[in-house]
Amino acid sequence: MKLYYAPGACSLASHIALEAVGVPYELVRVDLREHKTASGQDYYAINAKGYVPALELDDGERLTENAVVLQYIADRKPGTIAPAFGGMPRYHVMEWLNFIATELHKGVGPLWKPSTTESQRMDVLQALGRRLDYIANALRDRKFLSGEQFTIADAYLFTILNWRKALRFDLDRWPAIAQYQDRVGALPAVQKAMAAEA
Ligand SMILES: N[C@@H](CCC(=O)N[C@@H](CS)C(=O)NCC(=O)O)C(=O)O
Repeated sequence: MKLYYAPGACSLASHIALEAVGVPYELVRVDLREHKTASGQDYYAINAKGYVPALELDDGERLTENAVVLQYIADRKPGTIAPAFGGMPRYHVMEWLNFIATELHKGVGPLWKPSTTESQRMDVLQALGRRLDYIANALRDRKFLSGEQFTIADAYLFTILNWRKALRFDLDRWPAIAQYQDRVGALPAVQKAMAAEA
C-alpha cells in the first residue's frame, strides 16, 4: 500500500493506523501548495479532489476520505484498531469518525485561513469548545474514545488536536483531553509516524 500524505496533515491519522496494524506500506509526500508529489507528479492526477490522504492499494485502486481510509487500514487486521465490522462497537467507532471529520476537522478549517476575521475565529473557538466539552465528558471514565483500546478514532482525534499550536488554541479547560493527547502521543505507532513525518 502507498499512503499519499503531507507532514502533520490529517493524513497523519492514516499513517498512525498503518504503523499500528503493522502492514507494509510506502509513503509518498505531497506538497499541498503545489499539489505535486515529491517526484513532481501532478497530485490531481492521483486524487482529483486534491487533498490528502489517498491510499493506493497494491492493485492500483485508490481510496480517499480519512474516515474510510482509516477503516480500510484497520480491516487489514480485524479487531486490532477497530472492532469487527457489523457490530455496534464498530458503529460507535464510525460515529466518532464522522463526528471528528465533520465537527472537528472541518469545524476548525476556518482557523487555517488568513482571511478569517477575529470575530469569526471566536465563533469557531466557541463551537470547538462545545465539541471539546462533549469529548472530555466521554473521556472521564475511559482511556480512549471507545474504552480501553486505542482505535482509529483516537488516531484521527489526536491528529486534529495536534494542530492546536498552529491554530492557536489550547486544552487548558479540558485537562482530561490534554492527558489523553499525552497518552495517545506516547504510543509507539504514534511516535513512529510523527518521527517519520518530522
Ligand atoms: N474530506 C477529506 C478532507 C481531507 C483534507 O481536508 N485534507 C487536507 C489536509 S488536512 C488537504 O489535503 N488540503 C489541501 C487541499 O484541499 O488542497 C477527508 O476527510 O479526507
